[in-house]
Amino acid sequence: MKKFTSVRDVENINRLVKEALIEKQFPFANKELGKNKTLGLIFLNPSLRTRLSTQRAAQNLGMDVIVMNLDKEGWSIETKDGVVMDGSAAEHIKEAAAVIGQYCEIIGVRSFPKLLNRDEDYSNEVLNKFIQYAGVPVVSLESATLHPFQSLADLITITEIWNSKPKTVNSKPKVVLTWAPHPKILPQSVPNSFAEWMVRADVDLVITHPQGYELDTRFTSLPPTGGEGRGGVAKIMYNQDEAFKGADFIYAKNWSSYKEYGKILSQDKNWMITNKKMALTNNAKFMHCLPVRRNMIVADEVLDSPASGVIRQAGNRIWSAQIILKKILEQL
Ligand code: SN0
Repeated sequence: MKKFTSVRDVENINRLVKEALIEKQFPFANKELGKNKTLGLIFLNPSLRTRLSTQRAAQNLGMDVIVMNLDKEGWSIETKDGVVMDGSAAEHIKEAAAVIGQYCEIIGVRSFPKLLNRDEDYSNEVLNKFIQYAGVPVVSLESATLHPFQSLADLITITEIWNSKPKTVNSKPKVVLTWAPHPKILPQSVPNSFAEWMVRADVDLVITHPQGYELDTRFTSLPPTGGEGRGGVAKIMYNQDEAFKGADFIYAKNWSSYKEYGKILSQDKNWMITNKKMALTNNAKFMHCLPVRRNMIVADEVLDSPASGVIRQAGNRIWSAQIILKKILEQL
């Protein structure tokens, strides 16, 4: 593996999940693999889980880690080509990425969207320029459009929980991705990413949200040629209660509108996840990538109940990062 920015960089997701669960069982089995190798984690936005879990994963593999909050600690960066740099930006991304590549064998980059211009955000300029100029493998720590380490951890969590349940042969879990209200304008990265993994996984995916919150269909369905796995197309439902019926997993997340780009179209509190909503499901586990706004996205009663899987989900971020770093290290 030379980069990890999307499910499209993965050959076989079911095998990847199995391999990640082996890392979880034997965390230190490859302690020599990363010896004398350095992972550089570059953040242009805040982080708790991504930073610490990726650091921990690298340490389990014997790597050294250096971390920089580039937005706060570095020179301000120019990303556009051919500009006269007579403004506030002191350093061009071409040099910055190439220089970091001199110090690290693998680089992780976090760069959120600005949510002002859809084409600009969806071109993922910062991540792609790092890939272009770093000269070493790059992994996404959440880009403007996707959050692959999160989605892999989500699939690991769903697989673990589903496999521990008694079930009929060939049954698939019903996974519901639900929009929920939030006071701020948030990216579509987590739901886009979750959808593009789930349509390739052995699950039935339903996405429920108010009108106007439709995600980019490039992520919610497989390309017509298919062939990448089972699954296929997410079912979109505008009635949350209907969508929740029979669900095995409720994955809540807020996102801003993709169609009316970066706009908040609803703050309807009726979309918050409560015990009453969870009672419509098939005893579903509640999932969220965190950080989560209590009593906006989800009521305390759900988050503090045994139905919540969010801590396990966050714990699985280590194995998601560890299996990917391992695959990249093996090919250095
Ligand atoms: C980010 C997002 O993509 O929605 C990161 C999630 C892993 N979340 C936020 O920015 C939440 C900010 C807030 O104020 O609640």
